[in-house]
Amino acid sequence: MRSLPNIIITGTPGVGKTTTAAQILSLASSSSPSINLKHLSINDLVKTRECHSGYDEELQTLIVDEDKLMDEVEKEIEDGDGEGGWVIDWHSTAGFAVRWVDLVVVLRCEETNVLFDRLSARGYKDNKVQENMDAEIFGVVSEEAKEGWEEEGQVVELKSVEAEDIEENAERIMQWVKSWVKDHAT
Ligand code: DAT
Repeated sequence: MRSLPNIIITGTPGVGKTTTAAQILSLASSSSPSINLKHLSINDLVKTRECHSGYDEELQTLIVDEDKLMDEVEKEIEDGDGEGGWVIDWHSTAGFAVRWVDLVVVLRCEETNVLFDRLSARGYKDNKVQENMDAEIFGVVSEEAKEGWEEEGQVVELKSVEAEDIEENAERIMQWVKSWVKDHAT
């Protein structure tokens, strides 16, 4: 049984997953006593462990080998020290075992002009910007998460439009972590 919860921060590219994860980690390390949360960037894992089968030029993205990726994720979160405390950052929850994760946070940026600017600033091609904006409008990531984690309260959607949202969301997630620890104290 892990002593810290595992959390997925998910959502359409550009909603603020990486920024929010970094803020959560910063709050965790500066809290007293500090809380040993660890960032698991699935983007990095895909690249460093080569969990892909090449590059899709049209969509400007690596073609992810989901089976291989999930084997690597499992190694990290189950075969490690088993203590939990992973803050996982990925644009999808597909393939993740429900038992690996205690909380799924879906960040939302339904202000399409804001998301448009963030994705364009990354140099994404028009079709990739459009595809991601459509996914955000239709709530694709959110629907997928709700299908996987049906227990009440395991999936939360948080607005990530303004800079203050990052602070507020990170604070809220930290509060949730602290109460999870309290509830699971032996
Ligand atoms: P993701 O990891 O979901 O792809 P990110 O954290 O890399 O997104 O953020 C993309 C860019 O948008 C980055 O320059 C930070 C900015 N950003 C994200 N969420 C924001 C928010 N709520 N307020 C202001 N800027 C935000």
